[in-house]
This record gives sequence, structure tokens and C-alpha cells, in this order.
Amino acid sequence: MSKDRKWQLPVLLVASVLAVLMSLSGCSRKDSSESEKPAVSQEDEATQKQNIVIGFSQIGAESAWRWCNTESIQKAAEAAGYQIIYSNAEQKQENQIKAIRSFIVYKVDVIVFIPIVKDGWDNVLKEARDANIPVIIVDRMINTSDDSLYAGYVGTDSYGEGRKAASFLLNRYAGQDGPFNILEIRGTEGSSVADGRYEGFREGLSKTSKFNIVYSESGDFMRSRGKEIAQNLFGKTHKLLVNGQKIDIIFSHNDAMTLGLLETLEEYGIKPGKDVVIISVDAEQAAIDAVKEGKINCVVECNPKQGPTVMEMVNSIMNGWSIPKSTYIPEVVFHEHEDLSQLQPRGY
Ligand code: GYE
Repeated sequence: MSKDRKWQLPVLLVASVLAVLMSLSGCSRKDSSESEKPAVSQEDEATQKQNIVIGFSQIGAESAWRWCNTESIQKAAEAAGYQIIYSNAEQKQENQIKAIRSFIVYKVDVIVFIPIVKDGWDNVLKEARDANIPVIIVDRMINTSDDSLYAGYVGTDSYGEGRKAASFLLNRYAGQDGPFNILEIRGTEGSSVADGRYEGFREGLSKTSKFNIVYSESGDFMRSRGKEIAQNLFGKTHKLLVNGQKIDIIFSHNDAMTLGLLETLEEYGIKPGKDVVIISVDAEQAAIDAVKEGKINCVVECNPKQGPTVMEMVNSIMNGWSIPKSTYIPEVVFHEHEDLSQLQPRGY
């Protein structure tokens, strides 16, 4: 991943170093009257873009997906000529709240933020609204009754991803009676994507009664947790049994957890993709390779390359145009028996 990020600041330092950065980078805040000036030459336009500052609050670096997502947003900002202040919250909501407050103090032009969980943002977003700073929510969604707290959302249809995972199973087991037992490994507790995948999966499966979700646990979207869950469940017997019930299918909410799980199953002599059907979400390169090797049966794509769309939204906002309240990035499904040899490298 890129090592040339302009500013990558520990969250607690954000507020204190912002003033220094202003002088170092020569970036000065555009005052509101500037935006009312008439059209200018291309050169001037580029200079104006340079003056636009985005405060970007990212969740952390829990997966290859997340790394790619961070890079996509940073590179797209750079390509568009915007300055970006990056803050990594290291998986803590309180760090995100502090980062957003720092962005408000700095008077950034736009806040781009990826909420780790759904709840608990209203206060800080009201502060941003009071300061007239538009907020673009990316990737995960918030729970709020006040839509005016954000300009728009750009991200993934996690409910749809859950449904796609279910419909893979409906097709794969068509004509078979069951029952089939499912183990689910969920993403971060309280996050919109884990909830969406959870609900969409169940909604999709509700068309038949032959699937039973017999066990579900959160692995926080982390590879180490996927490994740990498999160790705790199967470590003693080295058999695909949970509370005495045979597991036929594992649905894992992301590739990082799936890859950790695969490693453990193989250590125990269990063949993923054959002894147990594996469904994952994200479609990072390692998961696509596992599909090719027959170790994962289906991967529902979740596209981390959200940067260019986010920058289109920033551009619209800066021009005073309204943006759609929700924009979903298109996503596909990869599955066994599909020829994936011509697939472009995923880049993450
Ligand atoms: O699936 C996972 C990441 O929020 C959609 O978070 C994202 C999820 C993605 O860490 O790998």
C-alpha cells in the first residue's frame, strides 16, 4: 500500500498539529466569500481546489479491504487536487468523535467519515452542521432520525450482500431437502454492515425452512478472530461440530475472518470448500485465489474503491450542487465453477 500519504496523524495529535500543518503546507482556509467569486481560469481553479481541505476519519486498518479503502480515498483526493487530513481511529468510536471535533476546529471544507458503528453520532454531527461543514458518510451507515446531519452516503449495500449470500445457497442446494446447518461469523457488533449482512442473509433464507443458523458469533472483521473462533469451536475435536451439531455451511461476513478460519480448518485436516461450504464477503485477491483453489465456494463482492465517487460528491458540494442521499457502489458475486482466470488482479 502507498507509503506516500500526505498526512497520517494519530488522532490525539490532530488538533494540536493542525495549525502547524497549515503553515507548512501553505494551505489556508478559504473564507466563505471566496466561493461567491465568478468563474476563473483553469490555473486559478486548480489553486482553489488545493485550498479545499477534507477531514477524513477512517475506522482503522483491520483488513486488507480497509487498507484499500483508505488508499482509494486518499488517492482520489490527491488526483482531484484536494488536501486531505487523515485520521485513523484504531477501531475506537471515541477517537472518531475526537477527530471530527478537530476537523471542526480546523474548519475543514468537508468531513468524510466512516462510522465504525451505527449509533452515537448525532451530537458530533450537530456540531459539524452548526459549523456549516458538510459531512459525507462513507462505507458504513449511521442510525439517526435526523437526515439533515449528513449531505449524503456513499457505500455498500450490505443488506443486498447478505441476500446474495443466501441466494447462492438457495441455488446450490436447490432440489435437496436438508436440513443444512449454518455457522455464521459476524462483523463488528453494532456496525451497519454486520447488521445488514445478518438481516439480508436471514431474509434471503426465509424462503425455505431447510437452512438452520445454529451458531453465530462476532469476529470483529479481523483475521485473528476468525482463527480464534475456529480454534475455540473445533480445536478439541477437529470435527465440524458445534454443540453436537454438524456444520454444513459457514457464512463469514468478510474475507479477513474467512482466511483466518480457513487456515485453522486446514490445520485440523478439514477441507474448506469440500467438507464444509464456505461463503465470504469482500473479494480480496486472497479470497479469489481460494475460490480458484476450491477452498471458498462463493465470495460476495464488497467494493472498497469508493474514493472516486466520494470525490465526485465533494466536487458537487463545493460547487453548491446537491448530492444524492444514498449512492451504492456496484458489486458482483464470484463463485465456484466460474472461470476466474481472466479476472483483473484485485489490487488488495
Ligand atoms: O467488509 C470488511 C471491513 O465496512 C464494508 O469492513 C466494510 C467492511 C468490510 O473491515 O472487510
